[in-house]
Amino acid sequence: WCKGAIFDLDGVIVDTARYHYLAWRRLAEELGFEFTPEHNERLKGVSRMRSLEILLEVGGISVSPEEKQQLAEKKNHWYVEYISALTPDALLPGAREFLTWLRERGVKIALGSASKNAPLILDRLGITGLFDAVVDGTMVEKAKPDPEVFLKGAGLMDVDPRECVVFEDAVAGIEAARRGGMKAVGVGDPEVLAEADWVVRSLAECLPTGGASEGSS
Ligand code: B16
Ligand code: MG
Repeated sequence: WCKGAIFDLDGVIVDTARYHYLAWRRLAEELGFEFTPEHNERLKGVSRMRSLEILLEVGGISVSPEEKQQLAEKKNHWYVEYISALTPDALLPGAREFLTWLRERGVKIALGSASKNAPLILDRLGITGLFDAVVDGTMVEKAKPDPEVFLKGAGLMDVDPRECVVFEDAVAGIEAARRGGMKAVGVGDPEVLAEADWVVRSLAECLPTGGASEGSS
């Protein structure tokens, strides 16, 4: 049904949002204000610098470009510390099984993530070998909803974008897929991801068993 599948990372394959949150909250604490899980929702799928700008907006703080750079580095240092402890147990339900199922059927697989830490995360999860191509935050200039990250993924897999399906948990990612001429499967809340062609709660639902063997990863 498709020749290439492109996966977002955070929110689709692994829930790294909570580690981003821990690191951002620690930074906010240091700056003297509270950063709540609700605030954190605004950072999903958003680049590191844009996330910091949102956080500073929440705290009502303005800093010089140099300080911004330092704060972003500090947050990333903590974040990398947290994700270095990730194990394959952190994979979301059905992720490994669905990727394997696609590979067995000859479908090419790419990652299309805004995260500059994506290769490290794939490595910690033990799934690097399941990908034919990895496009991360260091390889793109324009953030989602721009389709650049997914078009690059399609290019590296050598598959026509019209024969690709994107799996995404963020509204901006669904828009990026559609702008790139690809089909989009939303992973998450159907009301939030209404623009997607289909919506599933997790990748386990994409398996023929519908996730009956879920949790047996
Ligand atoms: P990093 P995705 C995104 O991952 C996260 O959802 C977002 O919260 C984060 O700020 C962004 O990656 C950049 O991450 O600081 O590691 O470069 O959903 O695009 O896989
Ligand atoms: Mg995501």
